[in-house]
Amino acid sequence: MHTVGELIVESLVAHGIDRVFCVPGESYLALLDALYGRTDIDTVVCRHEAGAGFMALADARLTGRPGVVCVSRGPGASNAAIAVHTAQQDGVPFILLIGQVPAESIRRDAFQEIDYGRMFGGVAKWVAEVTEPGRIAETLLRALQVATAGLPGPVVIALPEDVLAARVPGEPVRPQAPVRAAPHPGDLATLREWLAGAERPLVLAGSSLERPGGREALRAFVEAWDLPLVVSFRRQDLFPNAHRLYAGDMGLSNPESQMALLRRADPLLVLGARLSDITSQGWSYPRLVRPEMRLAHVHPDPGVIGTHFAADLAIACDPSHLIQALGAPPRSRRPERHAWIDLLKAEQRRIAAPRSFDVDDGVPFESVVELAGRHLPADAIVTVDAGTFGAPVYRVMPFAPPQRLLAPISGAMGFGIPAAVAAALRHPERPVICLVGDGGFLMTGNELALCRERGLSMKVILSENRSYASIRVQQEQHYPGRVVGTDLTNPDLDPMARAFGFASTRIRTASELASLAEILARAGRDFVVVETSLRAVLPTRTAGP
Ligand SMILES: Cc1ncc(C[n+]2csc(CCOP(=O)(O)OP(=O)(O)O)c2C)c(N)n1
Repeated sequence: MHTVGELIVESLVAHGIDRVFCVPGESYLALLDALYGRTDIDTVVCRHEAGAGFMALADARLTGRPGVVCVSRGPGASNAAIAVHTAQQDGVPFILLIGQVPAESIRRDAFQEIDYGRMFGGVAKWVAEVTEPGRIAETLLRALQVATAGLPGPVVIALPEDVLAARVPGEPVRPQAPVRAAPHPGDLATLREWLAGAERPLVLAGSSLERPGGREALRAFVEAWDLPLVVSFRRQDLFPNAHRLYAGDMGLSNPESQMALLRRADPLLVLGARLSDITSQGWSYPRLVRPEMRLAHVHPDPGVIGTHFAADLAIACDPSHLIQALGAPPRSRRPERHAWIDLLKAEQRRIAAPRSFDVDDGVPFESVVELAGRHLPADAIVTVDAGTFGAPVYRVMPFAPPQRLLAPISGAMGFGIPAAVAAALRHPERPVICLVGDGGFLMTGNELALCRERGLSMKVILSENRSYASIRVQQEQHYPGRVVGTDLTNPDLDPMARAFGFASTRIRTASELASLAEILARAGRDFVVVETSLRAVLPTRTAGP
């Protein structure tokens, strides 16, 4: 006989989950107790449930296994909600375990009670509440399956405190066979024909290739078939950006000159990406609902194919399996394709070229990114928070696997620091660099406390422009000169960094930037505050009459 809490922990361990993130609560003491003294699963104690959630998401992206978070009911679950939303938008396997009020109090508006089915119903892939201890195994089985299958995402399980402590017979849940679907032979033959004969083919690669082996499979495939590619929103680390076949990314707003080129592609092979809002440029690329080119959409989840754009080939399978099944290309090549590849590459190079700025109110953050990009260690993990400082990262930082980019597809502020902490915990042997704004840092920066506790190293580069600049930029566009709600008065960040056990450096001018290369090259904890130019990102205002 095990307690339900013990069965949960044993089942997680059986699935290779070796770390959980938590903020404790009286509502899940029996689950916490099941973690006591275990050496096969690490309990990471966080300072805020949003931080715990972001850490679990970053860890899941690095391991390919579900990120697991344990939180208390009501307030704890509310704090964790941002991670549920991010898991959904980012397509990351995630399990939120919530201690719930005792089973007999459920739906009585008990202290800190929430009906999680209603709260998370529209965001999570599945929400369960275990009111019968004997049903824990089936709940876990389904939760692990739903979180990881097809398009991965968040699952929420509410666990009444008395249910967690109840003793039940039964074994922990063991991993079941992964769902595998094979492409139809006729579709494979058609796709081979298209790819071999096309003058202007294009691959759009996305998150399903983030799985182990995915990057290698993608590179071998596009090189063998001579196919240029773009990556979906914030997935620059899927493919070497300096490669002749890399044609850029689908970002917040791609330049019209590039879009004009991409519209000439035929066929478009969407490989493991969703044609979601930003990747599809607000559902304008390809054309809604009947694309201007032949469209082949390959994704493990049939639910994301054909939902906005009519596909000519709709193939529901793992893109790595499709690549394998396509096999080697035919020998004959189309010479016209080289001109197409060169055109795409020239446009990508033009977009990635660093710009110069004529500003005197601080260092343009783009210069910081450009320099950091030139000194990025070959196995670096870069985490990026949401904010305007991040824009140049996606344009000019030349990622190449095995380097990793962990940035929230959801655009959630507060992701950068917890993600970096989780990355440093997972890969203490790799350099971890976090890029964050002064707004995002003060949302979840408290999670740096773990660096001292666990002896973690990382570099934080903070853009201090004393503004929620991302919003200020848009405010200036829509309400010129009417600044409200976007200015920030900061605490003194340098002693704050030192209090967390970091060496602090302040960069005030472009001439002081050179020290950054040296900081990136050394081991240890460094916190670099860059006094960033706001004017470099604001729209230029023409003088009024
Ligand atoms: C949790 C959350 N709250 C609010 C927003 C809206 N938002 C997007 S960027 C941004 C400002 C970010 O400021 P900062 O971190 O200082 O970076 P900057 O834009 O100044 O470079 C805000 C408020 C968001 N994306 N996420």
